[in-house]
Amino acid sequence: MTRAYIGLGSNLADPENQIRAALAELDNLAQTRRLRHSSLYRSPPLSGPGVPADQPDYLNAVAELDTGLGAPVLLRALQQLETTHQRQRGERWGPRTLDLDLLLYGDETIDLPQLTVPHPGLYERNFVLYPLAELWAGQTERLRIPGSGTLAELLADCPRGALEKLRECQ
Ligand code: A4P
Ligand code: MG
Repeated sequence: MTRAYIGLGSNLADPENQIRAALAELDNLAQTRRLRHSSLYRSPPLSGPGVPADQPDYLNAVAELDTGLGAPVLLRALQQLETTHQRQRGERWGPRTLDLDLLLYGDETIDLPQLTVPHPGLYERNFVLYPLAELWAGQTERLRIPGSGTLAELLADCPRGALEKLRECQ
């Protein structure tokens, strides 16, 4: 079994329910068990060149899994879940009903055409690092991020900014 972390995000079609349903679906994946998940967090969409403006705020959470699936197979399973949530892959960085990112897969570094692990956005995204920190409360120096030190070090460089912790997601 490999310990993996999944980032969940949604900013369309009742985001809280999208995330709640996806957490249950992650637990139902073959050879996979969901161990823990963070509270829900709200933040404005990342801004920058090429990002469509006027999107609703996002809700995000992070889930911790044990999985017997190899990383590329797990990614495909995540993409199938996105599809069942009727995500339209339209504009890059555009609004979505459900986005599932494979953040970490054990201590592996993966560089395949379709899969980069750790997820390239992990290092600087408050909506990923603070939910992870909730799961690793008091022990953020113990989570090693391959190629980049510890979660504690990443947090020290990542302001919480407008990220708002909302509530537990049951
Ligand atoms: N891919 C490569 N590595 C991975 C990985 N570790 N996990 C490839 C998941 N996918 C990975 O993803 C594009 C391609 O990334 C896939 O074909 C997969 O093979 P996508 O989900 O189809 O497209 P996307 O999500 O529109 O693009 P991208 O670059 O994945 O965007 P992000 O990084 O997921 O960002 N603001 C807030 N506040 N909260 C958010 O959750 N999310 C995004 C999307 C933007 N702004 C946000 C949030
Ligand atoms: Mg994505």
